[in-house]
Amino acid sequence: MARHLITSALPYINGVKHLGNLVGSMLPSDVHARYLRAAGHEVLLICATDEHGTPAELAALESGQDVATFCTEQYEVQRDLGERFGLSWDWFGRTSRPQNHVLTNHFARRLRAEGFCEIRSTDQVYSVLDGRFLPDRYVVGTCPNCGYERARGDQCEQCGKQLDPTELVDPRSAVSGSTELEIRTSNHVFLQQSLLADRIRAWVDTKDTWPQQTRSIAYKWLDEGLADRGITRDLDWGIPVDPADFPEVEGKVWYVWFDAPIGYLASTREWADATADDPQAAFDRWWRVDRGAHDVTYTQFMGKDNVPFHTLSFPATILGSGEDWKLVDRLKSFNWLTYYGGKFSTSDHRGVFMSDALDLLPADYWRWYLMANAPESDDASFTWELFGSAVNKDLVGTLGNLVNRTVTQVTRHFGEQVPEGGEPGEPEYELAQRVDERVTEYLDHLDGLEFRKATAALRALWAEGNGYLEEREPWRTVKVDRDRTACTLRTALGLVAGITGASEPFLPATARALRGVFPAVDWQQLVLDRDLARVELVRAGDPIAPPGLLFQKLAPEQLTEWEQRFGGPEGSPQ
Ligand code: B3M
Ligand code: ZN
Repeated sequence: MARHLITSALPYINGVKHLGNLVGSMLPSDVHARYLRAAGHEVLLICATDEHGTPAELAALESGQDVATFCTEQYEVQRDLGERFGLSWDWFGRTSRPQNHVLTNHFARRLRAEGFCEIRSTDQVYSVLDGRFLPDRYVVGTCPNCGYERARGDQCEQCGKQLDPTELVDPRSAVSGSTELEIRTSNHVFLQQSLLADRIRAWVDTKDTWPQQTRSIAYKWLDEGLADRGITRDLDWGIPVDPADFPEVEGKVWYVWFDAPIGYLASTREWADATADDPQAAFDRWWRVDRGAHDVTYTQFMGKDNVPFHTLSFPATILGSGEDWKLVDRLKSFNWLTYYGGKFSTSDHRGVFMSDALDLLPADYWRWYLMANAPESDDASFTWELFGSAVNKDLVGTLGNLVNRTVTQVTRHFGEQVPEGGEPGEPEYELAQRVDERVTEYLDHLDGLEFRKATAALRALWAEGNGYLEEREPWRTVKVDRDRTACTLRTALGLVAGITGASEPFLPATARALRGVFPAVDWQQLVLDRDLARVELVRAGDPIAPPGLLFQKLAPEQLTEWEQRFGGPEGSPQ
């Protein structure tokens, strides 16, 4: 038994997440956690809402709420949706909670004590009418390079040129449109990442098991020279700096990307505070290498745009603290899921959002489709056609069909119990061999965090069941050889029971329904390891309870209707 700490990138608070967000971190982290738990390991799966920063303030403004109320409401919405998607978090916290205030200020204090913080004065755009400093991308104006009139202060979307807001022609506030802008000078804390670059590189060098994509992103930044980074902001909403440690920047807040990854620790601390007799010890056991976390494997899941923050900036915070905190061991990053090749867009309501998805169909349909088509080696495009085929071919045609045929034949000819009689022979031996191979393949891919390949192996395992039934034809042999048929169906039921356990990480609700088919089975015996196929779960004479319909087939008209409702290849919804 090993110990696994697993974190998903923290979903940003400003609204319901789309399927691309879900498949890029939250869902795979859950699949991994479920797999490791089923394999008998100790697991802690942590997530939280990422609540600070300007986008949250602006989203609150738009909804007419103060930002704290907005975040509390949105947190509840996201937690509810996550739970309904079967995300088996051990804790789902909030970066705005006191635990994160304490830890963020702790790290800042340590970084200053270790000599990695510097106070620098910077020039920033201040909007008089809005009464606030504007982050670069909230200053818009005409691009000096191409003349595009809605260029953002950090980059022109039309020509791609990196900009400084002071370069824009006719600059104005993206918040109010006001042109009454001033440059004001203000002090900020800079984290001197340049001083930590060698230590970060030495640490990245040890991560030779990271995927190529992750390593090359990290080295690209290191090779370009890791820049020092401003980690405070002139905003109202955020974690206030502790003026005892940083009197020069009193009244400012920490930058959202400084406090957000510390949120992994803080959310764990929330969990410990809420559940443990000795919260400090329970927390340290997962995060402090010198206080019990030496045997923890820590795995992070995220979209590829988050990789620099997790391979460089957050490690800089941890390494620079001079304390023995846990660093990430395994890092799984995802490419983009697009909607018909375009971006999912909240503002244009383009694409499918977590709430929409659950209005249409139960979570397992989406979980299967998304993981079977996860944007792992490349971007992947959502289409209703692909979704329909994952449901109809895999869930209905393969898994549903296997369960349905097996249970129907059993109940029709042998009543609601596992058939008795007959002895396994060569066909059963061969089936066991093939099943064994599929299971090994499946577990290898799960261990390797290769989710698409894992779903393919699982689908192949389901298909072995159908192949066996077609070869043994119980519906035909029942008239001539009752013993042989009993053995066939008992074998098929045993396989369905094993498949129930194997499928649980991807299809938790379906697995629950399938466990109900076998009321006498002791599921504690089922460990998701390489012996899965050798454990005898079902015995002759055990009761069988037919499940209801596991999956419904999606008609072409239904898919067309959804495509029209959500927008298809042409883009905009009707
Ligand atoms: N909230 C991801 C995003 O919104 C960001 C992840 C934080 S992980 C510490 O793109
Ligand atoms: Zn331009």
